[in-house]
Amino acid sequence: MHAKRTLDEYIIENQNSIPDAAGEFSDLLRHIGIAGKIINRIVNKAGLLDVFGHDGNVNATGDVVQKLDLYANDLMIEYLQNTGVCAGVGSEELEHYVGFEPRHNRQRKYVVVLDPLDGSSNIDVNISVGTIFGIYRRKSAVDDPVDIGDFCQKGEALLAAGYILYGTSTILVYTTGNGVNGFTYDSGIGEFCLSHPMLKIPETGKTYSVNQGYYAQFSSEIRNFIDACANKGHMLRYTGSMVADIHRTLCKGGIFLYPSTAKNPNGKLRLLYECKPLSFVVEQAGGSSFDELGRRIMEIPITELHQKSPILIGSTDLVNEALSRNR
Ligand code: AHM
Ligand code: MG
Repeated sequence: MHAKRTLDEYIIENQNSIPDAAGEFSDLLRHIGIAGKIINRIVNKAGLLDVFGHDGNVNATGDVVQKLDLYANDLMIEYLQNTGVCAGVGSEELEHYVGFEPRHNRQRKYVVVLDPLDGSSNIDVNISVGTIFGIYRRKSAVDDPVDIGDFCQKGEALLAAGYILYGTSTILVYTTGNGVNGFTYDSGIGEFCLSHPMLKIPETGKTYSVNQGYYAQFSSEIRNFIDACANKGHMLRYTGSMVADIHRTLCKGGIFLYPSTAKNPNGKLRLLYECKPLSFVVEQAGGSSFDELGRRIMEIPITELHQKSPILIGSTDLVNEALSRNR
């Protein structure tokens, strides 16, 4: 039996793939992994610790916040601040970004965008949830406070992006622009181990993932596409946890859609915290990601932290087919 490479080993081996990033960038990724292990532990014990359930607050975009969201948010921010190289964090749970004070011995060169616990309404019923992250090099000077321009960058400026899925097993999947790798958590040794090297999404698939409850609110083009999927006997799979639905789509092929609805013309999902990081991963695995107008998600300009966009993402054949009905 061969020893599996751990996430730490893999990060260090590949740290030269990002120009002048080396050790600092590795530290950032490693700290995201450590925070992910802690979130994993708490998510797994949610029923015992009485940490789930609503805390009565509402987040910046109006969703009910659950206690575990806040826990994951605070933990990630603390770990990222402690790296000494992260200058600030934009989080789906926060209305504004946070900036960190400079440290005398390290340069805070990067900013991180996060959805600390995506799909958190699923926690009460033991369905998978996930953490989504993206890393940008800051645009402002290293000694200045971070500003909105550091976060509102093109998706193509992402240095790395990925997710942690707390599912039947916990897996961390990420890309730095050289393919996509997945690391399954081995709780026996407390390490993420390389289990899905160079993940490739199948070019097509037989699964579509959409909240069909909004069917009547979708455009006629999207309804036609959904009808065509159903008529072909494709499988409908939708967990309400985007990370889980994207992970299945990545592994098995298919399409995930969160289109515009009459109530939410820009859909629900946030470009900065959800759509762009997951689009980077899916594109790096050979898939596609567009909005309903056929704009590549990675190229859509961001002007606000919580900007939303409809999204059609997954196997290239299916995404193209969905888009062809919109053109
Ligand atoms: P959240 O970040 O507040 O958890 O919301 C995002 C989630 C996605 O994971 C999921 O795909 C979507 O919301 C489900 O929304 P809906 O219930 O409208 O289908
Ligand atoms: Mg989310």
